[in-house]
Amino acid sequence: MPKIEHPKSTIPSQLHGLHLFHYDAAPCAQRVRFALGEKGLGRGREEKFDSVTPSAIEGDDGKWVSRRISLPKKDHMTQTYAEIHPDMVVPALVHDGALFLESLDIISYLDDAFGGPPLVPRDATLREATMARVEQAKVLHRSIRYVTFYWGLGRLAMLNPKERNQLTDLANQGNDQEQLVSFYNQYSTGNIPEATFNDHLNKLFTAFSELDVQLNDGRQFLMSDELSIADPFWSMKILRLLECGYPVEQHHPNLYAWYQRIYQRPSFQNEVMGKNRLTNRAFKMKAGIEQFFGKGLRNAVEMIAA
Ligand SMILES: N[C@@H](CCC(=O)N[C@@H](CS)C(=O)NCC(=O)O)C(=O)O
Repeated sequence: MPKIEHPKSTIPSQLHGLHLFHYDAAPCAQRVRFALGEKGLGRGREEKFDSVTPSAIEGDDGKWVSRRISLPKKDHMTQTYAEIHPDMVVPALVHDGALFLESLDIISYLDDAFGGPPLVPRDATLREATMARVEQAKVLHRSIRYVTFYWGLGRLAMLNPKERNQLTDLANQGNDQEQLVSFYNQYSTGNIPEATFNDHLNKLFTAFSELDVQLNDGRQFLMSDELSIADPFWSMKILRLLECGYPVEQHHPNLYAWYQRIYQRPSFQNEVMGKNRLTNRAFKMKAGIEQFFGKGLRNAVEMIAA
């Protein structure tokens, strides 16, 4: 399993049980929390992300300890977190001192380490098709970032020059695999052309339309009648885009019906929505106001669909 050997930070090796470094409203962390919920592991104690006091390092029986990384407060762009996750993104999971990065690797690890119905199908053909869908979702993650920033977060997500310098310095210590430096430099200076954002939205629209056709055969979940790892990867995209005002039901009705099935699961309600409800409402309110003025993501999707 892709455990991170010898992380720079001394924090992970001190932690017992399960500790998740995450942010409530981040889709990449939400899919891991969904998987934890499906494995019967609920949210436990909250600890400061860098706390290593004797009580903070303890596990929480049958639950995961929440170590919240506030993205708006830029906790992820600190030296302390960059030593845990050199790409400065969430999530990161620690299990009994072993550090795991990348939501796909984390969910695969949880699937092997804990019981319950498998999320990665055992059947080879189905597994291959499932992992291809997950890879597609991973690539499109970049498009979700562009769409969220442009139509959801707007100026709030821009970094000032001091923050950009700090980010560059920290990124130079790692690989910047998520290309945060170039993204934030361009985004914060208004240097990304509108066509680029529309292009990312187009890619998502095309992928959703394809999935909508696939779901026409009446299957319960994305790959078959069984829940799989593909479901959290794609449903968190729908959650985020609904928050930004994307008219999913109108343009992808099968996908919307599938999303409702996922949304109603206890793991979604408790682990994904849980403390995300306030942010969810704020996003939706902003989208509603924009829609009233004929602007925003809904309008952009209608133009693509026309
Ligand atoms: N490939 C990574 C992507 C992680 C990622 O991009 N996380 C986002 C949240 S969904 C993040 O932390 N972004 C920080 C930022 O945008 O500043 C994974 O799936 O774990």
